[in-house]
Amino acid sequence: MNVLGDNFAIKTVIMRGIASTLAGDALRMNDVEPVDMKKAMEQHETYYKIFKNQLQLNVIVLDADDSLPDCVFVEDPAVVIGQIALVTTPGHPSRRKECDAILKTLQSFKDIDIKIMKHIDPAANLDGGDVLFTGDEIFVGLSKRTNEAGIKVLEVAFPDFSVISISIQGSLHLKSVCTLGGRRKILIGSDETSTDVKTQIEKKSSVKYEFLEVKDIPCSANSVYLEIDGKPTLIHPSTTKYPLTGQVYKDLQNIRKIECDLSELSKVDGCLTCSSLLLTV
Ligand code: CIR
Repeated sequence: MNVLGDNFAIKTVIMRGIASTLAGDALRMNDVEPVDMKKAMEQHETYYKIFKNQLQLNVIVLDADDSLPDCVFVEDPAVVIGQIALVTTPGHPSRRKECDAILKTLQSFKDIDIKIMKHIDPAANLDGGDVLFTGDEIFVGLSKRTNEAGIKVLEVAFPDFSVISISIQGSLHLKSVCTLGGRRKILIGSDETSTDVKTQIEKKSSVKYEFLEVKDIPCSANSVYLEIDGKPTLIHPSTTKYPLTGQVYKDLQNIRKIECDLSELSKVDGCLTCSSLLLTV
């Protein structure tokens, strides 16, 4: 049974400002292009306005903390599915303090049952960017940031869904290479890492997914899928800037589509899903 829809309709979005230290100190896999902070802020503001004005959701924006250069990436410190939130222990130590503000915010929702990973197993690590909930099941990347103990805690925290571990090597997170593009549709990259992920999903899942293969940029398969008042909606990368990727998005039917470009944050490995935490409350 796929549970997306009414019970899992998104109502609230948690975001966080960009730390002024991001350009100099954020973690990054390669150090090629400098981040233009002004442009990053403008793009982040556009992302905010999509949720707030276009989608009319309740958006909570937490203050940035300059001692936490990666704090804008609120997807990693928590996994929220329905009424259950798991506050994670992110895999990189420099990101662990980001959890404090997220925990405090989640605690302001009385309907959310909060579990705290470090209290369950101090050796467990998990980044929310490794967790892909499809409505049917939960895929979780076994990655540089997420370990076996973290996956065990995820299983215990969300007993209503099967948790399927996908080993990922060439990318930061599972969702760096694949995200949901609709019900039972998975957007996926076309490089070696993505192909390996696809093979694992096909082998391990009990659900049949349609795979939509995208090419040409890092994070091209990373889009935000949400259902609001029964309306499927996809916030996806620019179709004009990235034509190969763009055609796949253009061809998607029966879904509201909104383009968003977070190219500056992508220089420090942040994709579209990373800067928001979606809640059904
Ligand atoms: C990091 O390496 O932790 C950040 N610079 C990027 C985190 C991106 N988050 C995500 O994919 N969920």
